Formats: sequence, C-alpha cells, structure tokens
Amino acid sequence: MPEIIEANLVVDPNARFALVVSRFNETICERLLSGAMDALVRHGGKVEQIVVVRVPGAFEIPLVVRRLARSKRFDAVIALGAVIRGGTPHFEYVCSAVTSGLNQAQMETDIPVAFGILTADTTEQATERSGIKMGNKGIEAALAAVEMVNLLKQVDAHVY
Ligand code: INI
Repeated sequence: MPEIIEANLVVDPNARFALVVSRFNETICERLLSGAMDALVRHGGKVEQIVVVRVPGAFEIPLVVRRLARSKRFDAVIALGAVIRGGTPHFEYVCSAVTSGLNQAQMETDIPVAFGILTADTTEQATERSGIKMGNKGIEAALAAVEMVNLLKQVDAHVY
C-alpha cells in the first residue's frame, strides 16, 4: 500500500488568509467574496485572521497577491475576480496575464495562491457561477486554499 498524503478542510484557528478582490464586475465579485468568507469561517477560520484587499480590476490582482504572499504574514492568498468576454476585446490577454501572474506569485513565494477568478462569456454565466446555480467560485477557491495550507504542512512534515 502506498503512503497517501492528503489534507482535511479544517482551518487551523491561527491560519491567516488574505483575500484580494476586484471591484470590476462588483456585484459578482462581492458574491465570490461572501462565499469565500463564509467557507473560511464555516471551516473554522477566524474573521480576525482574515484581511480583504480590494483592487480596481482583475489585471491588478496578481501584483497585490504577490506583495501579500511575499510578506509571509499569510498562510494563503485567495484571488477573486470576474473577467467577462463580452466586456472586453482584451479578454484573452487579461485572462492569461492573471493566470500566469497568480501562478508566478505562488511559485516565487512558496505561499499557496487560490484561483478564484471567474472567466465567462457573458455576465449571466458569471453570475450563475457566483452562487446562483452553478456553485460559487469563491467557495471553491477558499476551500482549495484551506486544503493547500494543510497539505503543505503534511508534505513538509514528511520531507524535512
Ligand atoms: N477587469 C475585470 O476584472 N474584468 C473584466 O471583465 C474587465 N474588462 O472587461 O475589461 C476588466 N478590465 C479592467 C482591467 O482588469 C484593469 O483594471 C484595467 O485595464 C486597468 O489596468
């Protein structure tokens, strides 16, 4: 039998989370934020251990995420935004800049960054995925952050 390393979704009460949320497509992003906050708290997180940073749009998210991750004050950073194809002719550029920027931030800092960025063709689709009928990307990202924080602790315990 192989040794299986996997993490639970129980938040250590000392764990600190930063959430970076875009103001662009604000109604949708606020739904992602409340989903993420709710998930963290329901899984044992403490509101006093959570910091929310608002940025103008999705394009600005990676830089702020990287700053927060570099500070080493947080166990994970959760990025929340919504990029909608109908809203911009630069859809592909914005999506790829955000995706690679967030990946770069976590790889450079060794701090997990959760990808809670909705990319959708229409506002209706994005709304559905912000808690209306197709799940809530904010909840998904928050739970991924919790799992990664716990998983990295277990991996470190085995490796070091
Ligand atoms: N920002 C978003 O977060 N979502 C979008 O759909 C979007 N559109 O459609 O343009 C968007 N644009 C703003 C961009 O992220 C920057 O804030 C702006 O270009 C200033 O740098």
